[in-house]
Amino acid sequence: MHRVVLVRHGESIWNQENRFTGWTDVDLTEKGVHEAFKAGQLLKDFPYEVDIAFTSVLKRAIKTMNYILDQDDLLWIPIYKSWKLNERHYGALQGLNKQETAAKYGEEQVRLWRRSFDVPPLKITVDDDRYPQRDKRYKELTEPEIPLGESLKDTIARVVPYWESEIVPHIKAGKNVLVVAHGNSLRALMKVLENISDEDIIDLNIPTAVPILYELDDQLRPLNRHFLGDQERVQEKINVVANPGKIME
Ligand code: DG2
Repeated sequence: MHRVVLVRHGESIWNQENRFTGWTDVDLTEKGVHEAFKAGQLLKDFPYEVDIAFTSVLKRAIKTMNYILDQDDLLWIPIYKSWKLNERHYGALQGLNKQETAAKYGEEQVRLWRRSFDVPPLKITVDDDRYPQRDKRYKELTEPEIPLGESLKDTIARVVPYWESEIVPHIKAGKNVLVVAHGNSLRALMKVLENISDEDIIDLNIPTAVPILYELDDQLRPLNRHFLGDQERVQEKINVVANPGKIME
């Protein structure tokens, strides 16, 4: 049996402020740091040690991964970072408050932007400050790879090939893998892993810093998936992600 643990980063400053974040490199809040420590402790009780870890090039995920590994005295294990595990690029929505955006464009439009399979957000243009190639960590991206605003479908198109070529070989070699990423890059992965339909994916919300343990068969089909920790607390966190407007009330 193979094991993979997926973790969304702890609460970020823009999660707290209820703003679309995407590729904006915001830090964790104090609560987010605390959540990451707790995730590390949950993994400490996990009977199998993580052997190798993967994360994005965004500090909220990198720091969460480091806090988790530090709790488990595993900072020494191989760690790989890639932009392909970044959050979806939220295009011209990046920086906007989610509740104000719903007031301007309507709840349904915002729901489609956030959770639908193939509706992309409003796009940025190349002269926008948010254009990825202004940032040196994205200089290596080829023209077709540079996102201006990604749907979940677009996100799957970069996350899944990375999963298949860089992560799956380690799983097949018997390693226990940790992936620390983002709400939508993890939804992309989970959609494909669990074969979730384009319609049903709208209901999948990923809580911050809750380890999601998959046990997989030899074909890497999930035998089960389990959110670690107190299940009531996990559900509360899922509700916060599903209804971000509520944070502001
Ligand atoms: C959030 C997800 O990404 O937002 O980009 O705003 O996981 O990096 O905090 P994350 C963002 P929603 O799709 O849940 O609105």
